[in-house]
Amino acid sequence: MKRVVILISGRGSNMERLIRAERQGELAQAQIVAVFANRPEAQGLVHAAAAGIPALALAHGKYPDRESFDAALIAAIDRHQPDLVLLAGFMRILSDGFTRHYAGRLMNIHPSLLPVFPGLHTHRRALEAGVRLHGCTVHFVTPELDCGPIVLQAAVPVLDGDDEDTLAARVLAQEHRIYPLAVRWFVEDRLRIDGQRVEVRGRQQEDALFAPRLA
Ligand code: NHR
Ligand code: GAR
Repeated sequence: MKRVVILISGRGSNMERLIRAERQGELAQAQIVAVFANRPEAQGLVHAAAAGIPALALAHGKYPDRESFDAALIAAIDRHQPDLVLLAGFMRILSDGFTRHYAGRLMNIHPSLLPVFPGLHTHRRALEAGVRLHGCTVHFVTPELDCGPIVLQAAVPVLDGDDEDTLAARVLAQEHRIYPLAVRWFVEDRLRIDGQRVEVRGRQQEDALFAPRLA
């Protein structure tokens, strides 16, 4: 069994999808053992608790600085002895110390085709830039924001008449497909980080561009 901890900040739809995937056996030998939020009002906490998963908020505002919040978060997470920590709509930048502590076992889903549009407001920036393809990326987290080794990406078209909401919804549907798949690969020990690249062992050499259904 691989023990998985999920960090959220809000709605938690990616977390919800991961919980369902775990229950349906889609995450191989994974067990989601805890969910943490940096905001007490994060709606995802309610869902996690209802699913019987320990769910707790550490309000970042109660800590004097980033380092003390991150230290408290590490302590809370490590009580659950995770093999893998997942950022799922987690909106706090993490200190170098935090990312180093979980090096190679910390992943994020980001709503753009990295390395374009790191950071926030990705859908607005994609519309402003006029790109015809947008999407999402699962990557390992390193100190430099949204720059870690890429595991999996899915692309969606930008359509005439799109606004931030319609585009975000199209991307989110792909997030919900690729995050569980990337987690399963990790849990199956099929990922090997080689510099900026991630090798996926035993994977059919299909192009990941258009949201593959890789069994
Ligand atoms: N931390 C590190 N060190 N490296 C990464 O790659 C990280 C990270 C923390 C979060 C997720 C990321 C995303 O997917 C993530 C990747 C928050 C911000 C941000 O600017 C940027 C990127 C991401 C998450 N947060 C503001 C801050 O000052 C707060 C914004 C808010 O609370 O609304 O922390 O996009
Ligand atoms: C998702 O689109 C996720 O990729 C994005 O926020 C949304 C969270 O939705 N993450 C970031 O923007 C990180 N900065 P969810 O809470 O319903 O999973």
